[in-house]
Amino acid sequence: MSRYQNIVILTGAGISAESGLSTFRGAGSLWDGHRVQDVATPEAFARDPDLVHEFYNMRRSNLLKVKPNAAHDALSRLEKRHNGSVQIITQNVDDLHKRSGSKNVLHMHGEILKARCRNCHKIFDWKKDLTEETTCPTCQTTPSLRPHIVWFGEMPLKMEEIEVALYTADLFLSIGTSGNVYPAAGFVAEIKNMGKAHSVELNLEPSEGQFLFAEGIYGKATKIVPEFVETLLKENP
Ligand code: BJW
Repeated sequence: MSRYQNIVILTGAGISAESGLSTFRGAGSLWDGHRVQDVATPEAFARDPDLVHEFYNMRRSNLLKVKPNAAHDALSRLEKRHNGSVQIITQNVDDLHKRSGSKNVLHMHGEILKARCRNCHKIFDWKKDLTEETTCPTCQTTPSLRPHIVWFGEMPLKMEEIEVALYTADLFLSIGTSGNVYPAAGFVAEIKNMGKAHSVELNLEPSEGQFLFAEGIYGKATKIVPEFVETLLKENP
């Protein structure tokens, strides 16, 4: 019997940093130069849709130029080789887990390569720029499409599936997230309160909630995640 059966992994911007995607907080980050309330709230979009579209158009086109890194690849290897379940819950809106081969991925903050119609609510795969002149392919309304992203004050996606995954976890990993944004930042406390799972933080530096984790491993994701996965696979044949 494997030591761990159900592995749940929360990922954040830090796992994609070495692929060339900026993180959200700190110097040189995505919001360095933008006030968050100018771009990442529904109110900001209502006030200045062109500015918000421009911000996401830039990030969508950047994403199409980058590739998954060794940390994404290690998690996809873990899913293939682990004799049990591996569920990734990602706060990231990029598609790098999927491109690296992971199949069980829940995007709780949405996906930047999708657009959603504010009128008919249909969701589309979307790789081009969005503007207020873009017409919904289904209901033909203009303006109607917005990035399929969860902004502050909006309900994160897939919460029921996430709660089930957290409940059944016996190993919880948190990779590359600063632990600033809820509800994701509260998952480790839920895990601790349930008392059924071992928890490990893998990050460049200790996060806000580091004291809630049973173990912490600090360094660059492309180094510490593959090392951790190899050890896990050896100990859980
Ligand atoms: C590396 C590395 C390398 C770097 N290797 N590591 C409770 C208390 C207080 C407030 C709230 C609360 N509950 C809700 C709120 C309000 C709000 C919130 O959390 N506000 C905070 C500011 C306090 N939350 C919400 O509004 C959420 N909705 C909500 O709660 O609905 C109600 C609800 C009720 C009940 C149940 C469920 C829900 C919605 C949040 C939406 C967040 N959206 C964003 C923007 C998306 C759009 C976009 O992409 O532009 O999502 S915010 C932004 O932060 C983005 C990220 O997914 C998210 C998390 O950031 P992340 O991933 O942690 O990135 P960073 O940059 O912060 O950290 C990177 C880390 O990596 C750092 O630690 C580095 O050290 C590390 N690193 N290089 C390894 N090479």
